[in-house]
Amino acid sequence: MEHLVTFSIHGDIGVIAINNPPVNALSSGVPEGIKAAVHALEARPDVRVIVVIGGGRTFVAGADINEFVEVIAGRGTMPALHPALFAIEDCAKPVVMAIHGTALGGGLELAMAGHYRVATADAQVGQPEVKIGLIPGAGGTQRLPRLAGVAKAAEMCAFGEPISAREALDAGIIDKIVDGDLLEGAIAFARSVPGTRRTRDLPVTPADTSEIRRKLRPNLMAPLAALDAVEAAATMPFEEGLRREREIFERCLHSDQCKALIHAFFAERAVAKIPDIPKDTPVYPIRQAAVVGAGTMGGGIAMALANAGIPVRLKDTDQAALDRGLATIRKNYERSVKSGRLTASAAEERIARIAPQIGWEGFEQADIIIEAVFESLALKKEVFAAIEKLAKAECVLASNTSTLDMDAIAAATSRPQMVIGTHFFSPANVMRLVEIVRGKVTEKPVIATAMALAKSLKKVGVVVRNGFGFVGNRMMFPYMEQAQLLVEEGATPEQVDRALTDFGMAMGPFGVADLSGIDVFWRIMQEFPQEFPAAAGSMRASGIEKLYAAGRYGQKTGAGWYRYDQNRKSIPDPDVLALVQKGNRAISDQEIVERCIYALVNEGAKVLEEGIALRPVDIDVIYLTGYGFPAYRGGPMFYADMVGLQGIYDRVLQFGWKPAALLERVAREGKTFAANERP
Ligand code: 3H9
Repeated sequence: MEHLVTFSIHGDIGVIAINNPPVNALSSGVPEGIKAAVHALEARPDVRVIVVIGGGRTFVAGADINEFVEVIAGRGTMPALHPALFAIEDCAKPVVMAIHGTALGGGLELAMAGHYRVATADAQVGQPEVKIGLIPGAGGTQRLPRLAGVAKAAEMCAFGEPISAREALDAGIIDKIVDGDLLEGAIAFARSVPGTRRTRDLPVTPADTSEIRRKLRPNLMAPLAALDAVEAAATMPFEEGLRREREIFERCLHSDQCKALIHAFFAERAVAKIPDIPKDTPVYPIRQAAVVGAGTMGGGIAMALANAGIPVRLKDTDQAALDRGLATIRKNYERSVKSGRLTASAAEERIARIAPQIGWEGFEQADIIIEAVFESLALKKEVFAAIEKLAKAECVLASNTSTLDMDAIAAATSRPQMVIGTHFFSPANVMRLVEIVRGKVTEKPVIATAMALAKSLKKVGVVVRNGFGFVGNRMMFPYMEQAQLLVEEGATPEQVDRALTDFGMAMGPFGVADLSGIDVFWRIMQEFPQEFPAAAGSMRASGIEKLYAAGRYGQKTGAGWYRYDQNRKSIPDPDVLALVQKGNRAISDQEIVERCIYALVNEGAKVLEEGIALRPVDIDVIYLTGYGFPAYRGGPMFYADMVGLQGIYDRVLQFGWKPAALLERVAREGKTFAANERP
C-alpha cells in the first residue's frame, strides 16, 4: 500500500504524492494511504504546510469505478473516502492541493477537502458522476456549493461537464493557476498561506435552481438526484447534508441506470481491445489524408480530419459539387464560431487544412485515402481501381460504405490487404461512431491504424467483420420493419416514434427514416433483395415502397412518414395512414417497444453468431454512439440481459419470428449474452 501514496519533505513543506496509474483512481489503499501520510506529516514538527499532488499524467480521476461494480454485485465494500477527507480537512496544518490533468469526481472531492487548491492552466475539474448514473458521494454536493455557490455546484453536479482551471478560479473552486512547474508553484504558494481554512465551515446561500431542473431529462435519475443533494447543502448543516448525500448516492448506486451507465463507460474502452490485434501492432503514421467525394459524408470526414490537425485533400469530379461541399463545410464551421464553440481563427485554420480539388494531385503522398462516393458497388470499384494507381505502397485504402461488400471493393485492387472499411456516421464531423470493417485479408497494421485514427479523431472505432449492413445498419432493418408493421396494423408513426423516444431513443424510427431519406432505404432494398424479407419477421412491410412510389422521400421532399413545414418541423399526416394502414388494432406502447427493441436484440444475436460483431459489447457501443440508443439502458444487448433472455425469447416466439440460435441457446441455459462471452 505504501507505494500508492508516498511523502517527502522539502524544507518546511511536506509533499504527498498519489501514484496509482493510469489515472490515480482512489482504489482501496489510496484513501488509507493519504490519511496515513497526512497524520504522519501533521505529527512532524519540521513540516509547516502539506502539498498533495498526483504522480504521472493527472491528479485524481475519481473513485475506482471497478470497486462500484463489485459493491453493486454484492461482493465488495464502499471505498472509505470520508475518513481520508476529514483527516485532510481537520489537519492542524494547511493542506494545499496541486492539480494537473483532471480532478474528477472523488478527485475533486479530495481536492475540496484541502484548505487551498492550485492548478495548472490546462487542468480540468468536475463532478462527472451523473455520467455513470451516480451523484458525488464523498461530500462533493456539500463542499462544492460552499466554494462555488449553489447554482454553479448544481450545474456541475447535474450535468457532469468538467470545467477549465480558469473557470474554476473564477468560480472560487481553486485559488491560483500555476505557470511552470506545478510542484514548485504549489510549494511557493504553500509558503504564502496564512493558515487552515475548512471548506465545510464556509456559509452556503440558497439559489434558484429551477432553470437547471427544467433542463434535465425526466427519465434520467442521477442528474435530478444530484440536484436534490446540492439543494440539501443550502438547507441542512454539513453533517446532515453528508448523510443525505449518502442516502441518495446509495439509491443511485443500486439502480439499473447506474449499472447500464457503468457498463457503457467500460464498454467504450473495451471495444478498443481486439484480441488478435495486440497493443504493440505497428501502425502507419497518418500525417496526410485524402477524401474522394465532397458530399455530406466526404465533407464531414474531411472536417473530422481537419479538426484533428490532419491536412486533407478533398476531391470531387466537378467544380459545382466541390463548391457545394465546401460551402457546407464553411457553413458548419461558421455555426461553431457563432455558438462560441470555436474561435474564428481556429475555424479558418481548420478550413485551410482542407484542400479542395478536381484532380488527383497529391494523392501519391496521402497516408490514407478515404472513399466517400455514392453508395454503388460499381462506382466504388472504379474509384478504388483509380486510387490504387496513385497511392503509395503503405497507404491505407479506406471506404466509407455503409452496406456494400468490403471484400468485393478490396478485390478491385491488387492490394486487398491494405483495404478497410471506415464507416462514419452522419454528420461525420459530429457523430462519434466509426464502424471499422476488416475484410477477409485486411492486414493487422491496417486495422490498428484505422483504430488509432478513430481515436485521434476523438471518435469511437468499433471493429466489425464484413457482411450486409455490417452491424449497425444490418440490425436497423428488422427494427424499421417492425415499426412499419406496427403502423400497418393500426399504430400511427407518431405513436411509434413517441413510444421509442419515451424508451429513451434519441429519435424514433420514422423520424430517422425521414431524415436519412426514404429513397435511400428503398435503393438498398432494391440492391439487396435477398436480405429482405427481413430477418426477424415472417411478414414484409411495404410502407417504404409505397412512400417511395408516392414521391415521399422524407424531409428532403417535404413529406415522408410525416409532413414537414418550412422549418422542417414534422406534422402527422393522415395521408400516410391512408397509404399504408391495413388494420386499426389498438396497439400499446409496450408492444411497440418490445417488437422494435427485441427485433434489434434478435438480429444482434445473429450478428454475434455469425461473428460479424466480436462481442455483445461491440454491438452496445455501436448503438450507443451511432444510433441514439439511451446510455442509461446500456445498449441493446446489455438491455436484453437486464430484461432476461428467457422472457425475450418467449416474446420472439409469440411474435412468430425465427429466433436467433444464440438467443435460443443462451436463454435455455439461463445465461446472459455477457456471461456467455466469458470463458
Ligand atoms: C466517483 O468518483 C464517485 C465519488 O463521488 C466517490 C463516491 C464515494 N475508475 O478513459 P481512458 C481507466 S465516480 C477506474 O482511456 P483518457 C479506464 O477504464 C468516478 N478506472 O483515458 C482505462 O482503463 P483501460 C468519477 C478508470 O486519458 C484507463 O483508466 N470519475 C477510472 O482518455 C484510462 O482511461 C469519472 O467518472 C476510474 N475512475 O481519459 C472519471 N477512470 O486502459 C472517469 C479511468 O484498462 N474517467 N479509468 O481501458 C474519465 O473520464 C477518463 O478516464 C479520464 C482520462 C478523463 C480521466
